[in-house]
Amino acid sequence: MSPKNNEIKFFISCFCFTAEDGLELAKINKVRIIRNEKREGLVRSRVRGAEIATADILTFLDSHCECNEDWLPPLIERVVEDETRVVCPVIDVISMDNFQYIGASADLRGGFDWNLVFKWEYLSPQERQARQKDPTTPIRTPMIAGGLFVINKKYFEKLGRYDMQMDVWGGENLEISFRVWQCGGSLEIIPCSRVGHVFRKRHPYTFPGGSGNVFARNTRRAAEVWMDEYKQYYYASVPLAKNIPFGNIDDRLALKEKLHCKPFKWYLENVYPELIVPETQARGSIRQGPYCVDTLGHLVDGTVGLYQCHETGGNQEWTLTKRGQIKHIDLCLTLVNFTRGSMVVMKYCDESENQQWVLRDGGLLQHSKLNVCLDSRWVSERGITAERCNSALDSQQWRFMSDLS
Ligand SMILES: [Mn+2]
Repeated sequence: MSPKNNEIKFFISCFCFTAEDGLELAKINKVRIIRNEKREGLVRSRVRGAEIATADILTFLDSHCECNEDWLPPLIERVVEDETRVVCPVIDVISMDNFQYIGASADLRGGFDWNLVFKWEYLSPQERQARQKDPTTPIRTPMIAGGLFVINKKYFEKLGRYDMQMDVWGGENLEISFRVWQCGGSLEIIPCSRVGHVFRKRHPYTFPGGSGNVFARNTRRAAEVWMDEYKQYYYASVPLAKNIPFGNIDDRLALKEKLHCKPFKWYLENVYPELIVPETQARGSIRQGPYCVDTLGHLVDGTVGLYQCHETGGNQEWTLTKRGQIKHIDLCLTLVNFTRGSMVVMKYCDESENQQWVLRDGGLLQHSKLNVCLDSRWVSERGITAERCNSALDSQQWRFMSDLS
């Protein structure tokens, strides 16, 4: 799909201009100003602009940008070649104090930690070396900064534009980045294109409800839709986010399904393997009906039993680690002998196989190598034991309830 008659239409998201500024700008040839009747925030404003734009390719730019020479063709070229590419220029820095233009390094890409805040990060030494051979090669980036990018208009629409329930600012770049990658596209920084951007120390406008809350709500919507079980690491990193209502996400989940988007695990393995998944998998309680696995105050070498769930952690708090351990503080549930009907006791956690369990989809907590599962049938006499796995037995049905979700 090629742009008609070289006619590229831009949408500049000028969401902090006054009406008077708009009238001034409208005097410029080819500039069309669309003003919202009420404050909508950048997401709904951009979607509105995109709907009105008539060209095949959309370019979003923040209002505080200055385009460098020949910045556009390298971006357009990549999108014309493959409409599933979403591309950004290298973002140079315009000083907020004196508007000085400062070239940025092209050895950067966009990333994030589990707090889901965008950050620039250096390419690996190998990638930097490869770039020295050919400095024009596009840089694949896990995340885009959000303010400046080019996308095929039909692809933008097919991919679900934006989450229209996100307010004001923040989190939308995270959401579109996950969505593009997980739903079959890619994100690139094109080093041959440079655009300056004023990086501000703070927002020049106010947020209804407080900036922290708006950012957390938007981020939470992105995490809830796109991150599957990995959202728990976000909540572990930003515990306050758990208390922020995020509204209804049904239509976004339906979109994810309709587009056959890949799980977040795929994104982590293929797009962002540098993001380390924390060792702790999940913390919470292990339930069987109204009862929870409980240390009953026993210590090392002691058995564990069941007790009415009390939702206050303590003796009922367990961590399922990445290595498969079921851990209470520094003690792990341990199979004493590799036989059926074996006692299960708490021992200091080590690397051994007899501390490795897998929570199966059907609710079985199975030893990682043997066909034995945690079972409560002897709980009043011998505590929880390990028996031959049988998913039909109620005594082997467990539910892990994370207190992070
Ligand atoms: Mn900006």
